[in-house]
Amino acid sequence: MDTNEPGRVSGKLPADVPTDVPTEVPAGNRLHASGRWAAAAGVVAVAAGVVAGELAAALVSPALSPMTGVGGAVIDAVPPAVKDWAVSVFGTADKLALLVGMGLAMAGLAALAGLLEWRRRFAGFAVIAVFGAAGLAAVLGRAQATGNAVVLPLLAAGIGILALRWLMSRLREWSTAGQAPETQPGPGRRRFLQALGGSAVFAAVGGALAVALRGAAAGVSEFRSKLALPAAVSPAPPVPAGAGLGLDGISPLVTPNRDFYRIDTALTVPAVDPDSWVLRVTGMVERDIELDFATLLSKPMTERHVTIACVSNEVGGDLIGNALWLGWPVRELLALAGPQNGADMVLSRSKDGWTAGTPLEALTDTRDALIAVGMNGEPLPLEHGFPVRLVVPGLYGYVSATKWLTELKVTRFADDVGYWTPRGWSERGPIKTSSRIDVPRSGRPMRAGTVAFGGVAWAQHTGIGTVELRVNRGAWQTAELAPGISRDTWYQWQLSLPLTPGQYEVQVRATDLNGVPQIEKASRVAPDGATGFHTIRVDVTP
Ligand SMILES: Nc1nc2c(c(=O)[nH]1)N[C@H]1C(S)=C(S)[C@@H](COP(=O)(O)O)O[C@H]1N2
Ligand SMILES: [Mo]
Repeated sequence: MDTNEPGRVSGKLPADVPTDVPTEVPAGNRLHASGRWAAAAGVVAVAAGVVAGELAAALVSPALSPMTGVGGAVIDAVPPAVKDWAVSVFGTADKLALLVGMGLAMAGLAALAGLLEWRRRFAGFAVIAVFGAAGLAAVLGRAQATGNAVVLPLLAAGIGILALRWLMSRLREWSTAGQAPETQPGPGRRRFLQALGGSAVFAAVGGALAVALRGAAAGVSEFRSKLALPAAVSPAPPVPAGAGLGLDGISPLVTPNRDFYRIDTALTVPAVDPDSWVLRVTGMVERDIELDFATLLSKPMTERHVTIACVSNEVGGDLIGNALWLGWPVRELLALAGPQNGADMVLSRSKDGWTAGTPLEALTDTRDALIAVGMNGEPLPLEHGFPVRLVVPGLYGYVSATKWLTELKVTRFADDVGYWTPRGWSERGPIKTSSRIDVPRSGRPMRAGTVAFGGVAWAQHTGIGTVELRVNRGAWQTAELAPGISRDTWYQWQLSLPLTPGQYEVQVRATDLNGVPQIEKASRVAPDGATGFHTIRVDVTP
């Protein structure tokens, strides 16, 4: 280090200054002091990492953060006797006690990480990496684990290591400048304390923000996990035998909640408390209605498999999924309200103000448009609209599938618009008939012989009649079509083709039960959904 630069006057002392220099503290003391600062750096660095992980969780993983994952794992691992003891000692503050205990244990380990890193480079990083691995293991072991949740402990550990690296380099600059910590107020000292203080402020402010953002979500998550849904008065028709072809790599007939695509404009997932939730029916109706959650749950429920899709789904894309939805038919609620003549649209509104404009007809005809509370046998996941959302067979999500639903305004297309319409998307959004090749994956080399092709096709509310494949733009060949669960769901299909070595382009085409084939001309997703044939390349090797 150049100790002659301006402002470094007090840094001129080499590290091994003679002990008779009066401003120098004894070596033992010096180590002691810098060790304390290193431990503080460890605590602040780990806190910054944890806070980064919790903040990211508030944005992308409301149901599971690294800390709630670790806390849950600790609760599961603790023997029942200890749990009873904790409840008897701390009462309803048992969770708080657990958090405080976890915080103290982590602070101790973090201080150790700082000390170790000070003594030996990378030793402290290793401790933080072990933290991250433990967090990852805890999160992976939770039922709510998702791809997003799994990344968070790694993010937290990464930020923790970077912060510690930064603080350690400042501490080393201070120390090698020869100013023993706690002696002279040189620039090295100031730079270190600024870094430490800045990181601590980030951790404190970010931590408060994370608690505020996550606190509400945690309460709602808790409510959700205890909620028992009513049984359906009108259960879903049984899944026909053979609807699932069992082909390796094909989309599952029913998409598990954790794999279900998520699309919305919500930066943080709205935390809607079912106890204070009400659904208002307003606008062009004979009677305004207010429905609370308990009343909704007491209504005769219908359960249906429905495949919903996003208008932004590219041909061959994965913004589509099939789930078993439980809810009260919208038409029954609207019948109670009594839509007035001239109304042709329902503007549904979510807790966060997002809106969708749905043709009144689609909510009152015989299709089972649902005020949904359940998804695949569970309460709606927070990301998918807990406690209540709309599900309308046959319409893209942006004009129908309002999550965190709070209002149904009966109105007219002439008077109101949904969120996406003024932003370049069509007023109406019926789902376009389409099909997808799931296996083999495009570009994956295959061995010559019989190649099994398979995938899904959908024409919601009409149903799929045939699925065909063609190779290198040759003749269309009819695939085996499994029965759909219903016309509102996707259907699986498969076809085995003998292929000799070479390169092939394979395309799929679906035709609906009215005999209308999917549109061949490729078009982009805006303004009302992509068209064209899903096309894959297959390399067959000898
Ligand atoms: N409140 C709210 N609901 C919403 C949206 C939104 O941005 N906000 N997006 C819609 C869109 S565009 C789609 S495709 C579906 C997606 O539902 P999912 O995330 O449960 O798959 O939700 C719809 N409901
Ligand atoms: Mo969408």
